[in-house]
Amino acid sequence: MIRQTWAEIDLQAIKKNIRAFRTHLPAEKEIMAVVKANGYGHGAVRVAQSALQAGASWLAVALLEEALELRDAGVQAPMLVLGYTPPEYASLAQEKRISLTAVDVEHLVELSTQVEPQLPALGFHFKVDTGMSRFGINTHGEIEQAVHLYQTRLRSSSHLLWEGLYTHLATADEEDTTYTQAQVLRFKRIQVFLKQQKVPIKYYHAANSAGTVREFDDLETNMVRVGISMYGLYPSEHMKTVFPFTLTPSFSLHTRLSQVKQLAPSTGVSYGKTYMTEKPEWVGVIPIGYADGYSRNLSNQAQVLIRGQKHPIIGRICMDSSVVRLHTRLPRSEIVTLIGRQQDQAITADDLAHILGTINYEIPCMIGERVPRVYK
Ligand code: PMH
Repeated sequence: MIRQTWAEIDLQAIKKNIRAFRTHLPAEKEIMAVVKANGYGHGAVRVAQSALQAGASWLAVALLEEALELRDAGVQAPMLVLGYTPPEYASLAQEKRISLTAVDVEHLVELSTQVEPQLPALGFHFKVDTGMSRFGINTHGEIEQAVHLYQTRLRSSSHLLWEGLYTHLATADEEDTTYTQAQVLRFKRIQVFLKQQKVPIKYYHAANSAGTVREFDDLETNMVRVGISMYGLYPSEHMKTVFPFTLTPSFSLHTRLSQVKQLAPSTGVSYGKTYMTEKPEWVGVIPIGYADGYSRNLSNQAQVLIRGQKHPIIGRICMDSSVVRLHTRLPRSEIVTLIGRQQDQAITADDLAHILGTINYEIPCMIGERVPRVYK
């Protein structure tokens, strides 16, 4: 590795988090590990392998391309594409044994016309929108249409397999559970209707990380979709107080001092001289910038760890480099931690998310492809 900036991914932490979910959940509930967006920026293939080893049995991605990447890397587990897949790719999904989401009845009909009879059946999970207002059908009439389609065409066809029914919860991480309970109730009514209509569906799933560890009346599902907390992050501040087990973060970000020098008093630092030295000050240049996803909005606000102590980023973050104020002269190549722990100090994804006015989910996703992922 020539580059002196890297993200370290702790695969043991990912396994530990999955095992904690496994222990917490009843044995009949399967875990679908959500590895979309390159495993929330951690690296989809290695995360998927670790999650499967630790007890997950399914994988979820957003795009068919992401599923293909996993298959190409030799990952054999069942996989679901959560997003919309254009129907013309149905046979590619069949060939690779990748299950697709049917986002509405029209989509399901189109998928049914595109499947290849010679190939194994295309598994699909029908999505119902119970209040997230994203993918899925949101009227009972559409559910009836889907059942009608199943009874008249799909049941007798061996080309499409109705494998799952699912929904997504919009506020499972909030203290007030009223909206979630209403979503759960809507989902439950559809489940009951499908069972009455004798549609044999293997998987019912609704919970994300937050939903998985909370008790909702009537939520009778046999799979959970765990994303953020597999990576060791809490879905919200509130969830930190209700999580039944401790999570271990798996993402850390490091670089090394590229240059160290002393600046004279009243010297400007970086573009726009938004930081001016007051006295002679030691500074270090670090080779990470906004092109790496280290947002320019962290300028003059973020801190980094060197030798177990916090040091401020001063001046504007540039495309490829940034400047840190040092307490003293330090050698070139000294390790600098931008996210993670050193001794008893930590800078968390939550800290950076707080500065940026966003959520921790966005932080590892933001760190670009130019930053190599190193697995521990
Ligand atoms: N299921 C679906 C359909 C999702 O979109 C997500 C996360 C998850 C499960 C996992 O949720 P968790 O990470 O909270 O456990 N999706 C997104 C999203 O679209 N934006 O942020 C997270």
